[in-house]
Amino acid sequence: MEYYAFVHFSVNTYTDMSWGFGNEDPKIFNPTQLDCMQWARICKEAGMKGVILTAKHHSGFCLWPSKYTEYSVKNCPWKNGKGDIVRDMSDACKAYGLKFGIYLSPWDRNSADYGKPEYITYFRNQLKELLTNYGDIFEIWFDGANGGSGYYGGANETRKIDAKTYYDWPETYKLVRSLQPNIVIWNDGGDRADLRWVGTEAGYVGETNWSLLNKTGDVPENMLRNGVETGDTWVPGEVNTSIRPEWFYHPKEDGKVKTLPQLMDIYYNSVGRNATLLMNFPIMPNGLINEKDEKAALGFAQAVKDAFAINLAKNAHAQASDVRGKNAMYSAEKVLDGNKDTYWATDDSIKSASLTIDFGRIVSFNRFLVQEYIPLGQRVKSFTIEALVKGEWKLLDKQTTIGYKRILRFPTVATTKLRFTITDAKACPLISNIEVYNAPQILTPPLIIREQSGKVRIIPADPESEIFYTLDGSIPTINARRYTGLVETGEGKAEVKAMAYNAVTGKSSTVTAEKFDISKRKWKILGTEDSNAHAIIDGLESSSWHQQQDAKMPVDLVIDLGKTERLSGFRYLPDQNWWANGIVSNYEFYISTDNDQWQLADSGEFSNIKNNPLWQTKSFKPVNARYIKFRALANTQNDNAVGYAEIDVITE
Ligand code: FUL
Repeated sequence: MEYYAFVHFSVNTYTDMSWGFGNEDPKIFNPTQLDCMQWARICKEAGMKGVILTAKHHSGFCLWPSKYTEYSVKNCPWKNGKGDIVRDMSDACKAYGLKFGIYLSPWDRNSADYGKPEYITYFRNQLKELLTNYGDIFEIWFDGANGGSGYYGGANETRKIDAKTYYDWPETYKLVRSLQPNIVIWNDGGDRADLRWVGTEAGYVGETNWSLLNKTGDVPENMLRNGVETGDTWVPGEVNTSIRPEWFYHPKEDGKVKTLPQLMDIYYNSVGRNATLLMNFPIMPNGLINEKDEKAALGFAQAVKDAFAINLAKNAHAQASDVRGKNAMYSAEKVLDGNKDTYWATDDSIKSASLTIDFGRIVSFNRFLVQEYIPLGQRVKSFTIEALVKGEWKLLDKQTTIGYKRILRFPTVATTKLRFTITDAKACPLISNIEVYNAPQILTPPLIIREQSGKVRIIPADPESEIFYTLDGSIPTINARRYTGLVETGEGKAEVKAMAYNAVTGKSSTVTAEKFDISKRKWKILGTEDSNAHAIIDGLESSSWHQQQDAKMPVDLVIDLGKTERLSGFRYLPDQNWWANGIVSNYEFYISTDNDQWQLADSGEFSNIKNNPLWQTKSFKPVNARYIKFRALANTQNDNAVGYAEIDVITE
């Protein structure tokens, strides 16, 4: 299926938490605009083949009216307790031709029985409901997070279970398979199931990726990432990741939806590495997918379409080095016939062989796609690809496994012939398909930063694209200055506009426009010996500095601007990491001409900085100053931590 969706929605959507505790009042669950058709439409338009819904997450709250608990949609205001989101989703999937899957958390922080044998009966009863009443279920997800603190029917305690034995997975699997014979089971704890976790939620699997594991024994992280070459059980990897940093919806992540270049990397590092991609949409409290997530998913789908639009190998000819490859049944041409059931095979004893694709003309390409005939197993251990350039074979890439699908990216090459060589295999290799593409560069607008030196750095999303920029406020065209390295912009204010451009297609990105205030060339952070404090003025939003751990509110940061300036405001950017602490919520801002006599220029709060930790801008009556003091009075978590990604001033 290659690509399908995850949907995370539960009571903790309403408390802005990553996990519910199990004590959330069902009355908070009120998705007034809930529309599973919207979810399904987006998934379909995004090119996904199915949707897995969190029917029950760790909170224990059920999105369907389970007979076995009161902790469900039955007792929420939405549809007066008459709703059933599992039903709505199953119907929406049918309407859009999507497969439907279910996430049922084994850990249940609401159930009073959790940890006791009774809970297993409860869990299986719920499985029966879900796997009987909602049509075909293509996948069931048994999350590995298991046991710990919870509400547990009011006990409010910590309960530990042994994930290996507690759920008696072999019996549970039997039940699942008897109710849904075609289902695939995902399980990262307990017994080996049909799909494996890849050891990270960041959106990639190892370059070497065997679809095998051993039936028994522990699976350390490297095995999750790479599979096991000699494994005895078929357990392919599924790359699960979210379109935003977290799984559930948090308004503070509205500005953190994954960008197109990030999503494309995820595609090549999952689908392009013999894994499936399970991409999550968090549902908002109103019951809809946020439009930013929709836009990102649809842009991603379009970019994948554009990358794989024209298969340049389609009308080419293939020739194999080995004898069987010349035999009609297993001929080299089978890799180009567009039929996944035919394949090129070498003689049984041959484990290395090459296949040359003759394009019959010069073609330019930068992607190579290859597939093994996996009904007969995953065999290839290593391979190379080369292009004939000026009469010599030039190595384009050297890799290990292939599996169901492998896609390689490399700088564009122009050639008449491509050579694919299998250098080692577990048994005679069987290759069912080869495709070659010239993917357009991703023309994402570039990032513009001004370093402390005052010089401007412009960073394209795709290193192969050119950048054109202006310093006079005009819109850059290809007649503007071409970026070749740091741009000197002096000490004063600067306005930079830049766009990325692809000379081959003549396409350009949208324009990034940045206005910078005075340069920070002469700035010094006073009162600390820590050279890392430089992060506050390095122009990089991704770097940050935190005050000493023993600091107590109020906490001051003093900066010497190097000369007297006419200030009319300042800007503060908190640490941009997801788990960042020290986000200042209340402040005072002082100025001085001599670092001795201080005058209060402004004070107040950064409203909503907790949910939206972006740049905060404050203005005040213009005043002359050489020194500034940013005083933190409180942070969003009411402790003494204080951090900064950047501090900037506004001059008149
Ligand atoms: C994790 C869970 O704990 C997260 O909340 C989320 O459901 C993710 C898909 O799996 O283990």
